[in-house]
Amino acid sequence: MAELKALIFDVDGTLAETERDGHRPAFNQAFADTGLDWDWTPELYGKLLEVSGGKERIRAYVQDYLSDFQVPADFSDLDAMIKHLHATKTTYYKQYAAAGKIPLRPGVERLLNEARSEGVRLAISTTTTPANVQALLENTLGPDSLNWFDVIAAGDMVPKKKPAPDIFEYALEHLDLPADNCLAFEDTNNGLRSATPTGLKTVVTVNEYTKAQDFTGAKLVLSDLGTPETPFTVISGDAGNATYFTVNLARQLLA
Ligand code: XBP
Repeated sequence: MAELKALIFDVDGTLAETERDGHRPAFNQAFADTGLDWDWTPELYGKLLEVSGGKERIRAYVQDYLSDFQVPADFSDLDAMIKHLHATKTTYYKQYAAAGKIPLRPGVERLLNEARSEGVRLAISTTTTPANVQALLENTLGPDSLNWFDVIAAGDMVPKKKPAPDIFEYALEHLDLPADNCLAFEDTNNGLRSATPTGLKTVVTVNEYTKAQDFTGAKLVLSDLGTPETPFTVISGDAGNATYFTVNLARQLLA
């Protein structure tokens, strides 16, 4: 039985409903500020989320949906426009986080604190920009919370984003732990496909954007992490008698 030594969390959609509450509105505000009549509706955004990485998502949108798009004269080329849009969007995302508009999902804070009290290490493995991770954690868990995580693997730290395994490989390497001693938490098929090749077992907590995706290979698929007051729903896998996610359940999943 492999000993549990670390929990590795995805951010967007796993720690918080950031796509719904943060990224999508921030993208639309950046488009409006830049004089673009682009509107990423929840339905369109659900399709665009298949491409991980905000800069990559903007590029895919132009290529797949705006075949005759002309880059505004304000920008030297498409790359310059994407860089500007993404920086503007990140500023808005940080503002929304600071305004308390991006709360953590159920059970997240409890599990993080339980892991800390039990000496289980914490790490993050996310495609999002590091500044977004800092804004989310500081504004939900307090200024010291970044120090709770031994590794924050994020954004462009690796050459290939999810579903490539690079970001989880980076997290494991910097934790200096084998995958067998760790458990990953994700919300998307992209994330599951990123974690699995590294040997990590993965717990998926679905959300509105991802609940219809394929999670074959996940160790456990849940509605959310649950709380003592609001039990989770087990969609697939074996949670035993647990009604909310605990460090003990994590240990059982590694057994
Ligand atoms: C989700 C992503 C990110 C965010 C947007 O990352 O794909 O690109 O949608 O953030 P994860 P950026 O699920 O791995 O947390 O615009 O900063 O990329």
